[in-house]
Amino acid sequence: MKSAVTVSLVPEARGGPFVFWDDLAAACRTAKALGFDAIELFPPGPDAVDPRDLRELLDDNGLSLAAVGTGAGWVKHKLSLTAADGATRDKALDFVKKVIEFAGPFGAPVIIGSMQGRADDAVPKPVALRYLGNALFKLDEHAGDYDTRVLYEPLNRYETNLVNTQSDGAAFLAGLGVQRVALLCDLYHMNIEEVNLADALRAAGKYVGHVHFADSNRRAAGMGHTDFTPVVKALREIGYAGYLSAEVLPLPDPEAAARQTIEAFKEAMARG
Ligand code: LER
Ligand code: MN
Repeated sequence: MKSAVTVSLVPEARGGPFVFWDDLAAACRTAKALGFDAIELFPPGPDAVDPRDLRELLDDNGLSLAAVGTGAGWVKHKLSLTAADGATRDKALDFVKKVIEFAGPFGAPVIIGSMQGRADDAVPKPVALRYLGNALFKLDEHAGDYDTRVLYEPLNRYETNLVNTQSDGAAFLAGLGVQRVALLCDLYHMNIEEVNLADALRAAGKYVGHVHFADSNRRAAGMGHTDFTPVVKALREIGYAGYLSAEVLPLPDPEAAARQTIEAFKEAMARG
């Protein structure tokens, strides 16, 4: 398994669970100095970062791009793949497609988290799930064209009412028959929704495509009460070789959260 740390370039997401903020070059330098394998990027949109600049920063620091988030589509533009209005859904799909085009050449998958939206009176749950399924089906094909993958993230009940657990997520993807969409298992959301983290990961099995490495309170691993040893054991059991990516609050400050994360990552790898 490999380590990654999040970098947000989205001012509207301030206060959110990202370690580094605003300065991509500085984030890459610190990530390298601390020994991370990769960064995970949350850009304001598909055109916000020049791919040549990003390539140079990654190469100069020996880093990979673990994944690219699309949450700015929601926090900045109020787009959602399950919006009541068809034109808004189309714009949301187009936004994610463009992020796929940006991320593909870096071999990075694209995250669908808050862009999944939620059901409400105007869009009852079965309709929202149909909209979301249709979108994931189209994004699966687009990801194929750009030789990358899509990561669908079940969120806790306070952020969506569509899919909250990994087993519901795996069943949802299985029903769609998609080839390039996997689950993003965020240990913070899982701490709220799952009976047992390790069992949930084992049950999700081959659908596990990415992991957000966060403690119970969404602080860096080791700053809450999650036991990461059984989590890593379960991931090994299912043959997971992807990233443990720190999507955590930058507390007490970004560098300390990053340093705590890499130490916890090494310890979990040694024990799990
Ligand atoms: C995104 O990765 C996530 O975990 C969500 O909680 C963001 O709203
Ligand atoms: Mn997450």
